[in-house]
Amino acid sequence: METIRTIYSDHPALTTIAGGLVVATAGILVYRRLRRNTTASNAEEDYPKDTVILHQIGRGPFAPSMTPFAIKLETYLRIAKIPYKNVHDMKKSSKGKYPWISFNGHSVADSAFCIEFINKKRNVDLSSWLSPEQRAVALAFQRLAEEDIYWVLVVQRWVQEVSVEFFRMAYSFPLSWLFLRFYVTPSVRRMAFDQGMGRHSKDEVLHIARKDLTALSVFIGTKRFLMGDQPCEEDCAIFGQLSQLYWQLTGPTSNMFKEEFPRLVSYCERMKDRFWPDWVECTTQGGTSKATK
Ligand SMILES: N[C@@H](CCC(=O)N[C@@H](CS)C(=O)NCC(=O)O)C(=O)O
Repeated sequence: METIRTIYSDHPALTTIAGGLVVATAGILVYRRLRRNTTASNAEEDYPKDTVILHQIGRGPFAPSMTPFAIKLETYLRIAKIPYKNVHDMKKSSKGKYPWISFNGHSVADSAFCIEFINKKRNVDLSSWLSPEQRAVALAFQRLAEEDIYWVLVVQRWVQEVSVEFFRMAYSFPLSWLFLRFYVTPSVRRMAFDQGMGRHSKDEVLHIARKDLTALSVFIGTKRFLMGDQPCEEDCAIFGQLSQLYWQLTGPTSNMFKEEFPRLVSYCERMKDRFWPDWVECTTQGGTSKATK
């Protein structure tokens, strides 16, 4: 104690900064621990029977979610006409991600496994009208959207084109810029680097996005949906990703999407009109929905 007092009287500013850093670090560690504890494993399951409970973060500013996987899952529930209820919270799945579902007390993590689970429970198959070969193609395009375009989105939104303003609007966290600067950006940057997309320059990411979107646009062509005149299961995933580029991303890829890919823009509008008549009400800027807290 005596030593600290001596250091403080010799270097008051330095000691105050160091003390502040220690307190801030402790705060972040406590916060992270609390977040880790708030996962599906201790979720209360006091929900209506035979109703899918869709756990997702709050609504987004211009689309119903900031996460494409929540839009995918909710679109699927709507197309398949499954009774569901949204629970907007920050609880992560047992795999540490959003969104996830619970059904009659049983929790399922990962949007793809959620859909498989509901398909089995409710005997649903939105792609049953496709041949095995068509199904293979549809799955390949889903992977293109979720495993490549998704990372373009992540890198542009959280690494290359970070907008504190947008973040403030999207997430009503107190001190959101601090949270963005010291927690979200570094952790997403690390994830994107490990995945690989985060290692590319801005021009290279845009180049990758252009190739992916061209492939998707050429394949959809004049069809109404991915595989024909009716939507299949994979449309949900593709719409989830494209909805972010079109409505909820700022910067080069979003501009390119709107300027160079009119067919994909029409596709997004078509999916929205058909399955989301309440789209605006499900956004925080257009409707009364609550943002993520
Ligand atoms: N494969 C997962 C991906 C879900 C995912 O990546 N969710 C992101 C939000 S877009 C997430 O939870 N990120 C938080 C984190 O990784 O800590 C799915 O289909 O559900």
